This record gives sequence, C-alpha cells and structure tokens, in this order.
Amino acid sequence: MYYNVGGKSLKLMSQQAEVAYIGLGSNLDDPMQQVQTAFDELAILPAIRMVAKSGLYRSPPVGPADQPDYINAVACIQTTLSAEPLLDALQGLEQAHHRRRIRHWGPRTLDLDLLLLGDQVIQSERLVVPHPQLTKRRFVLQPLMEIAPDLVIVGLGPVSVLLAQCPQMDLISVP
Ligand code: A4P
Ligand code: MG
Repeated sequence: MYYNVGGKSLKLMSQQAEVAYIGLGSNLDDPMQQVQTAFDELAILPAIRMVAKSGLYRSPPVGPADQPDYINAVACIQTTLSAEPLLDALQGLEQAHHRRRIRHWGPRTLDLDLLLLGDQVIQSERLVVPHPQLTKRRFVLQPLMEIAPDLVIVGLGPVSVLLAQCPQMDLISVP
C-alpha cells in the first residue's frame, strides 16, 4: 500500500490486525481498581486498539486457598503485534503494577493472560495459545461469553458449549 506524505510516495508495511482476547485477574491491593486501570493502560498501548471490555467478576481462588478472592475480566483487542511482542507488552503492564512472581498460582496485583490470538495455535517455550487453562476456568469463560457469545475457539469449539460444560464455581458479577 502506498501513502502520499509531504509529496513523497511511501510504501508502508500492511500488517494484518488480529483480534485477541486477554484475561485480566487480580487479588491484591484493590483488585477492582487494578483491573479497571489495566483496561485503560491496555487501550493506550502502541499497536493495540480496545474493542470490548467485559464486566468484572469475583470468585474464590482456584489453587492455593489461603489468598484473597480474585477479580477477573476479559478484554477483546485488535492488534498488529505478533504473539511474543504482545506477551512482552502484557508482561510490561504486569510489572508496572508491581507484580512480583513469588508463588505459582499465588496472589498477584495483576495477571494478564493471552487467551486467544485470532485462530493461531502456539506452543513455544514462552507461550501456549489458546491459554491451556481456558476451558477449566469459569472466571475466564463467563466474561468471554459476555463480550463474544458467538466466538468459536480454534480446536476447542463454541465458547457457549465450553461454558455449559465448565464446572460450576462461586462466581458473581460485580457492578
Ligand atoms: N505463558 C505461557 N502461555 C501464556 C499465555 N497464553 N499467556 C507463560 C500468558 N503467559 C503465558 O506466567 C508464567 C509464564 O507463563 C509466563 O512467563 C509466560 O511466558 P505467570 O503469570 O508469571 O505465572 P504463574 O502465576 O505461575 O501462572 P499463571 O499460569 O499465569 O497462573 P494463572 O493460570 O493465571 O493462574 N483463581 C481465580 N478465581 N481467578 C484467577 O484469576 N488466577 C490464578 C493464577 C490462580 N487462581 C485464580 C486465578
Ligand atoms: Mg499469567
């Protein structure tokens, strides 16, 4: 594609934008505020456009029980970033929220998981997409269903079917 800029004809890389879904979670230092702030920060990252934000959901911790309840949500974005630069951007935001990795599945100020990136299936050292825990987690599927009820997940099927099959948990929508 060519653009006329100041009388010069410039060839720009036409990068394909992909639709991606990001899972947000927090259970420390005002989790609702952490998630709301993360939505805003995600929206202004370079090469990312916010498409939709789910509501917030509260649930007891999955994994170690001696930690506070979680607030979770899902964002739909459009991005020209490929998978690893997108993960770098998400981890940069986690760091900005003073996330310290102390314990696997332990408490965190902000967790950003790349749930889906278009129809890409990725299995690298740093990244597994679709996110491997996606189908087991109602706190991910419920907000995903809220913003993308017709979504069909590559290799897994319709989000509505996955949600119906997912074990019940104590998950409440918070205003
Ligand atoms: N990684 C691989 N694939 C991905 C992906 N699709 N998205 C790698 C993001 N990261 C991915 O992540 C560890 C490494 O996973 C990253 O460096 C990246 O290269 P982490 O966030 O540092 O590690 P973690 O805490 O050990 O594990 P993880 O998998 O993020 O934990 P989860 O699965 O997010 O679980 N209960 C409720 N109710 N709500 C929650 O949100 N969250 C957890 C944490 C536990 N219990 C919960 C919740
Ligand atoms: Mg994570």
